[in-house]
Amino acid sequence: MLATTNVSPLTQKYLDREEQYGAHNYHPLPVVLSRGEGVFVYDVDNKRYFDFLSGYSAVNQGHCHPAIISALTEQAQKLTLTSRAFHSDLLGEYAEYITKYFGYDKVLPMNTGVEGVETALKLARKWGYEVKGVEANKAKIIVCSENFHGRTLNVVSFSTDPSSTTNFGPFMPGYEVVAYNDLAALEAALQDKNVVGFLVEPIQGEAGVVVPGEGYLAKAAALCKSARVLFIADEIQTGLARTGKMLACDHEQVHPDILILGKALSGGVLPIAAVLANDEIMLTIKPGEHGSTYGGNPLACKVAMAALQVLKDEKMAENAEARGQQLRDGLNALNHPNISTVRGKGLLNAIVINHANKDAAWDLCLQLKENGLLAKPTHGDKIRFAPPLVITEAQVEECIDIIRRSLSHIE
Ligand code: IF1
Repeated sequence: MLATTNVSPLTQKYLDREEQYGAHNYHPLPVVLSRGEGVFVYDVDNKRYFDFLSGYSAVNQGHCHPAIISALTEQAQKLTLTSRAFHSDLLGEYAEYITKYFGYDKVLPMNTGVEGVETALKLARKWGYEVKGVEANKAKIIVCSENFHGRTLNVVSFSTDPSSTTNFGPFMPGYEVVAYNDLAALEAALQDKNVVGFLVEPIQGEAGVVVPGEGYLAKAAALCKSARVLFIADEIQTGLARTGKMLACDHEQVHPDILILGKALSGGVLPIAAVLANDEIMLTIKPGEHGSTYGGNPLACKVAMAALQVLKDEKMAENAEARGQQLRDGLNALNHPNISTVRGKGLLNAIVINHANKDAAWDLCLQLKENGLLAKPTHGDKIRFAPPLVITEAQVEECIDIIRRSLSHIE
């Protein structure tokens, strides 16, 4: 078995069992969690941690938010799934709620984020052929280098990350990669009349919380509009108050042609994704041309409405804005020689570690764990700091001190 440093015998027992019987498609931090509440998670020895990953921004509302859990438990005892072969009493209510919430004609409900991305790409192609008039099978979609949009074969077809693509070929054609945050490259690619869509993360999460230049989203959206290309925003990670606005696109008043949501759409309770668009795009998909067993199930409808309502009721975007500024200011004030960059928006942040030891970011995360804060490196030297949006001012101060103390162990 994989021996891990510094874990209790009880924890090791859980690690060994998972190692034995579970696929090895992740390399998690050696911690075994059994309970979550708000900003905190607790391990099997009942040790408390600040969760600074929030389920990769799926738990924006805090772990086991009472209003979301009661929506879940109440609906779970009534009706959980009808399939779309029949109607339910909740899909219409949810569809009206979420389309008015974000300002679109219609929603296509799906489950995981990547299903939402796949749905958006199919809509863009369908619209391209049936509305824009692109020649059959010639549609092209522009994507960005260092993108992360999920792990299906179609979506990894346009990944630039070898760990997502090696030995998974052959890949889906019809995608063109341009440098992120590069308007000239985008403008050049948009000259091709077969381009039907531009898929972009308003902030690149997996790449290490890469924030594009001021005005990039607005100018990119304008270029797409003049080229009659759909601006497709993947807000699965950046959306739902995470960056200090309800959507990251709101920072630049961009209204995407297709909006993709996931993760915190359920508050971390079950997989719920949504694709929003206006009728000219959405109605290109006709009955029987797309769907999924669980898409729009009544349990998801009830949970999603509760998850969206608490974001507004508890002013989570405003708190993310204020707490994120506090966190970045506090991290910058450390002036620590091993932190080369502090970046992010709202409570989607990352630090870049510069250290001779290539494992310094991992070692720091192990030390943070010892000190009661859970975070994980992405792409080697970057550590994402993304706590639930319910974190308080005092808790941010406490976490900055935990980070300060932990850094002294990797010098
Ligand atoms: C893993 C990353 C984050 C996403 C964006 C679509 C999806 C994701 C912008 C797909 C999912 C998750 C997937 C999870 C870890 C996590 C992740 F590191 F993989 F890239 F957050 F940065 N668009 N991101 O971030 O949504 O199908 O997973 O529901 O696969 O390891 P999904």
